[in-house]
Amino acid sequence: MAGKSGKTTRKTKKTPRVMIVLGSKSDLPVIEGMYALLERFGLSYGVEVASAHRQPQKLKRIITASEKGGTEIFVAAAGMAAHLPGVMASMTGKPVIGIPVASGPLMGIDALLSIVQMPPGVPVATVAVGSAGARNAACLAARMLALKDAKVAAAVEDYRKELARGGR
Ligand code: RP5
Repeated sequence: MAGKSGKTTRKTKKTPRVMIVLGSKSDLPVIEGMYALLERFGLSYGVEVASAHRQPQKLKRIITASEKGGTEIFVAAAGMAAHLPGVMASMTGKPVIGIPVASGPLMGIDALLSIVQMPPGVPVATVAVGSAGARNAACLAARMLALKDAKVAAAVEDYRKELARGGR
């Protein structure tokens, strides 16, 4: 699991409610803004790096272990061809939120189109490119879990009120 420093040093003992998977360590800065939000919403999270292209077996192991442990939402951040979120959605029936990363010469247009254009039956909830999308992935995960968790729902409403007061 990655801490705020972006180093993959902390390991969580309990399987997190939200599992974030990155296509590469180079994607870590993009998701930094998620940590404070997920903590504010009271959601446990884990961060793993597993490329769909370079490490498909590792990715499968992460999905299997996370599902077994009770992870409820998966988030995937990837750039360039960005098959990671779609491949994850093929491996789990849990919701997958995809964050396009602007890591290649096409500045994220490639990742955005790749992630958003899933075939029918295998959905990926695609958010905006980059760190704004990452923050919305945290908010969307919280809104999904708020449907059955009153504490999370209260935290989401508290955040919405802060935004209405001019917060960001
Ligand atoms: C994607 O290719 C990753 O998600 C990353 O955004 C991009 C470049 O990966 P690296 O070459 O930096 O590992 O799979």
